[in-house]
Amino acid sequence: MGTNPRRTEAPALRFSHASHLKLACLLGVLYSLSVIQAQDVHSRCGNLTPSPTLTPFVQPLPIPVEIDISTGSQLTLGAYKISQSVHPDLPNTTFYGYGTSQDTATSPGPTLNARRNVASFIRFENHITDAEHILTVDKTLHRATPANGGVPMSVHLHGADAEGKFDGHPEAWFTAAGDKGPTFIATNNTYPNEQPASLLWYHDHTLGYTRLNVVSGLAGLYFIRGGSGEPGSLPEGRYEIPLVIQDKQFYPNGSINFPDLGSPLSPAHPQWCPDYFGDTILVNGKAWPFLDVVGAVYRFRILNAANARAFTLSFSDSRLQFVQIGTDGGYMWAPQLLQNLTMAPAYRVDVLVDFSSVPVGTTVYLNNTAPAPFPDGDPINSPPSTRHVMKFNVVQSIPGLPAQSVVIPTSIGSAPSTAAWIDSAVYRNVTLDVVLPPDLTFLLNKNHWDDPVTETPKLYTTEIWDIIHLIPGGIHPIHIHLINFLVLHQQAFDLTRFNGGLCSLLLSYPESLSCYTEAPQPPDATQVGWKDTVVVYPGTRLRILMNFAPRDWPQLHVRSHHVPRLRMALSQPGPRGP
Ligand SMILES: [Cu+2]
Repeated sequence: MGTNPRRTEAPALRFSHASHLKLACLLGVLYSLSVIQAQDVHSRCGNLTPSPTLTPFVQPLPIPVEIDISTGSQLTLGAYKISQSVHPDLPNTTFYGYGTSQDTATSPGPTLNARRNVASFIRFENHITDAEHILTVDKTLHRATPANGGVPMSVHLHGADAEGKFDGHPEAWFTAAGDKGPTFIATNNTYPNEQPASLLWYHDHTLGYTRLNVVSGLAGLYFIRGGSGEPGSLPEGRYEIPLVIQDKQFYPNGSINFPDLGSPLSPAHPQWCPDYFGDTILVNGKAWPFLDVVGAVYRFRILNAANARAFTLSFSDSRLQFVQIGTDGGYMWAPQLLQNLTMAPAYRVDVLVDFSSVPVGTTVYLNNTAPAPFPDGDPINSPPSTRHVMKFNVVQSIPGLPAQSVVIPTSIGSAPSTAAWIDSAVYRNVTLDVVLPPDLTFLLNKNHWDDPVTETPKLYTTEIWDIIHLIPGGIHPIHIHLINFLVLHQQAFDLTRFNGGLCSLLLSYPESLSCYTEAPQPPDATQVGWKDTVVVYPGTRLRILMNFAPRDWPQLHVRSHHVPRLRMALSQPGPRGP
């Protein structure tokens, strides 16, 4: 048996409670009983013990430390084991966090501010010396297997247009003891930052460990700022607020409650939980924080860093709305006004909110109405505590906060002209399939993650991919590395008839033997703009368009934070065409 710190900490916690009785004899009995019970304490996927009751909105929103990497000098960023408070009524939580030293490491990690067209150079180091991960590792999964044990890490800068060798490949992991995965090349990564101004995020991406390392805290924000595409007169400084939203669950001793018993859907993997949903909502590492704001326009740069939970954000006061001005890939040429803002995992949104729409003294809650899993949901995953995210107090003034002059843009740049791209595009189909129990493995075009490369897009070409979701149940956020894409349309089909062989996806709607149940529909509000991650609904074909630029070496995978073995690798693009 591996040593699981949770099982050794649980008796200590009970000991602490019992000590109030000050009865040494009874204490001894309780302690020995609790040891016996603790060995039976397990946390089952989909049925976690609720976190201790924590009073929401009692602590101010922290802003992660910012590090300026806009000058091109090298930054060394390490992963460390840290202790951090999520809530004043909960003992400190053990996380893994990124930082420039043991003392400064945090979860989320520091926010890195890069400048467009100025390359950044980041050296990643692994200072996590634990022999065993703080969370239970399912050793039946396809995963990193360092010879000397420990906690492997591989850092992916999600959304970056960089060389493939700096992409944080799942098998490019390394440990504090010096073990390295088969595709490891270097710990010194270069990011050109030549792409449009946007919000990226860095997070762990190790094979079989991503879901564990991210929920343990290994994630942070990365801004690319500046360049010709930036509109002027947007909120900045203390009016521009990053929000990293995650759900987690906690034991009374403060440790992260992550399942050590898996899902009945995948008995071959007794400790793997395909979807982790926590009952506690963290923003920038704190449970349900609050933020004082003045009656002005604020800019929120929001990341959904949850493993599996989608968030549909809205304000408790309908006078407040979101003006979404940006997506994963940067600014939107057509900002959209939204009452509800749905974000799948890994989504980034850039929104403006005008708090002058409500009087000073107003209290506003940022709520979440998304079912989990999205969109059908099981109520067990959405207790009332998951319905609140944070609170805003609209106040008269904040000391030291300068006035600002803001223009809410109605357009930013111009829409890309896609007609010529579409005319010359190469088409591919990508199906999402699943191997049913006991294995529950997700497949792309019936291929396993580690099967040979099947798709070889060429440099300087445009491709249109039809992503066809054949798995009943929830959405799949699809993320493509190293490139941004546009959703052209989506089209629902009858999955039951398709699986029964009663219709064809090759026939157009409304032909009688076509599986499609509607004409192609324009992308919805969650799918517009330049994207690197997009939701695909079950029984839907999603059509995306992308241009392969010189630096791209793409790998398509369904976000492996909770999927252990799924990727369709694309080969390194061939030489430039005629
Ligand atoms: Cu990515």
